[in-house]
Amino acid sequence: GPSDLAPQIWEKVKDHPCYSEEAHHYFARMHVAVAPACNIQCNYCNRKFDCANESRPGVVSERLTPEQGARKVIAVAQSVPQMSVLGIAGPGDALYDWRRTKATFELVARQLPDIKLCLSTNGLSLPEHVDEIVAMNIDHVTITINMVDPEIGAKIYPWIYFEHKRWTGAEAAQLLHERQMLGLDMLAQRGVLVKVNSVLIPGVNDEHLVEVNREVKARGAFLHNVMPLISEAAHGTYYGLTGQRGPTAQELKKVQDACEGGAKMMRHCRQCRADAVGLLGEDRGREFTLDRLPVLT
Ligand code: CLF
Ligand code: SF4
Repeated sequence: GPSDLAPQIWEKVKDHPCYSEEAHHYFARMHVAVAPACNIQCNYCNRKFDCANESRPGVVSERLTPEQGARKVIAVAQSVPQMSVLGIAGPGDALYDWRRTKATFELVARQLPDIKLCLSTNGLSLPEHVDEIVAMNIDHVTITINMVDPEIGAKIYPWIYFEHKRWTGAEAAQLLHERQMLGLDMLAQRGVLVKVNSVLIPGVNDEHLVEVNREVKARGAFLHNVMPLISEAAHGTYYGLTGQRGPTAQELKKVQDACEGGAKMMRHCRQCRADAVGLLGEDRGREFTLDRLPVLT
């Protein structure tokens, strides 16, 4: 509740369904899948599907242009009264694909000035976007941080694309790590609420996530969301994690419990699609297909 939060923070979380456990019963979020490009490769990613850093893998979202995305948001806002947040969570990286993310946010903010803007990123191109994030009143940013140790990172990320060059191995993971920490520091300093998502990969980073939790808490993360790797054959093959299983419910809870006492844990994540619409766990996306949307004025 509000009692344990500073008033200016409560103001930012009270109607955000992911940042406040209570709010998720009453407030809805929607995503528009306008950002297909990504600058890193996660071993657990299948590029045919949505970004698994934020979303339930194995689903293909309807890709929209910024103009189509904005039309959809406005139509949804008119018929879903609980709609308080617009999130851009892929299907690739919202910041690497910044031109499309920004255009969508600007079109929406012009017509719906009260909607909260939220985005999700792997963090690699976060530092250079902090000024614009603040200027656009984006108060909520999720960074997926799966490691703070580049040796573990090398098992999760086969490569990253940074400064016009492809990097591999521990060198790539070290660079990604530095950019994630810098971006987190910069956002925390500017009062943007940062949620950290970590994908729990049994045998790779399960024992390491307590250290991740400690580090991101020290740097001012507001919330930590440990999500299970979902690996089902029906969802296709991952890039580089052949035979990797996801955690059991008990294994997930064990890591979440071990992190308790550090950065506050999020326990109600539903691993939404990159085009999810409605209350968490609810998906009304198909009610708002493109042919039914109004034209922007
Ligand atoms: Fe979307 Fe993510 Fe913003 Fe929420 S989802 S961009 S912070 S508005 Fe929420 Fe969905 Fe979990 Fe994400 S339940 S997958 S944490
Ligand atoms: Fe895939 Fe990782 Fe890029 Fe998300 S950040 S789209 S999971 S490679």
